[in-house]
Amino acid sequence: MIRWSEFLMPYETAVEELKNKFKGIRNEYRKNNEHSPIEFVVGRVKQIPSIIEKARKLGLTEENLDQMDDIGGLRIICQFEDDIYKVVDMVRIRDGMDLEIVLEKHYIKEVKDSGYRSYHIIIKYPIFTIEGLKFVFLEIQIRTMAMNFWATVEHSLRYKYKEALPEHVAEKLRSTAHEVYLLDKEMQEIRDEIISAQNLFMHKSNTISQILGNLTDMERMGMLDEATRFRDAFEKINARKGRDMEEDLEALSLAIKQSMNIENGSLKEELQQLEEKRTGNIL
Ligand code: 0O2
Ligand code: 0O2
Repeated sequence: MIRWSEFLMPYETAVEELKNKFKGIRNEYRKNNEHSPIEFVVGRVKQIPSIIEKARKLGLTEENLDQMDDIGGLRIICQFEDDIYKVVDMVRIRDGMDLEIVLEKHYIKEVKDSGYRSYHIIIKYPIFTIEGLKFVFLEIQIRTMAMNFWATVEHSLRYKYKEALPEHVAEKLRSTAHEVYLLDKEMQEIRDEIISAQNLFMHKSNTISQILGNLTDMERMGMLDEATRFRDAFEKINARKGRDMEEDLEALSLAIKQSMNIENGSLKEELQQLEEKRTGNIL
């Protein structure tokens, strides 16, 4: 007769340990004020009746019950689909270190008949018990919040119904799964657009500060006419909006650099000499 609390103890420890490891990563991102690919982590050890039911289905006995690969389970929830693959990489990087990857199931590429989407990784995880080192199989499910919403509701409906779902209900669920897929896709697109707008903004700010810095240097070097001409051009471009404005800023920045280099050789050297003269380092 199986002693359940003894049998399940290493799974509880393993789930708790791994949960904390991934929560640690999430907290690190948050401390750095960066977007965390991990939104939240939950974990569970399968209920005993579910283990018995699944063991029966798989033909497992007490002796080889530890071959069941999802007695311990970790669920990592992400905001965006892209994040899922970042988390997958986080798990892969640990392969051979504190865990061993046994199997990956890409249910996002190969959607299950039900409409279920998630990325599963089965791992072998070492646990140090009072009896020594033990290995347990764990299932890590990685999914977006939208995928999680669908899977949670579908799971509870399926569980409530007990029997096989009528085909028209199953079809409705598949169709809602598709809506969830579209929602994820749209959210990902919005995020990509925001990131590219942010990058563009950063790039534009850098170009502007480079132009203004170079114009100041030009004035310090006595190239007053050119500096005034370039400053007028800059103000005209800067008053405009739109994509071609960025291109013109780039062109202006390049023209300023070229003008400084052609007329004055190495700008750095000139500035250094001026600086040294000013501070009296050159007699
Ligand atoms: P925070 O700052 O709230 O995110 P525990 O051992 O108590 O830390 P346990 O026992 O697994 O964790 O608790 P639980 O209730 O399963 O939830 C684990 C974490 O996931 C908790 O966050 C929950 O707030 C978070 N969580 C659960 N469901 C959701 C959800 O639908 N949305 C979001 N955003 N978070 C959820 P923490 O780790 O306590 O910290
Ligand atoms: P729980 O703990 O109640 O979530 P099998 O479990 O027999 O279907 P296998 O190969 O053992 O097949 O596992 P699979 O299909 O790779 O994934 C197992 C787990 O993924 C399930 O655990 C679910 O959590 C989740 N899952 C898989 N398919 C679906 C689905 O169609 N809908 C939902 N909501 N979840 C799914 P369990 O065993 O259901 O247990």
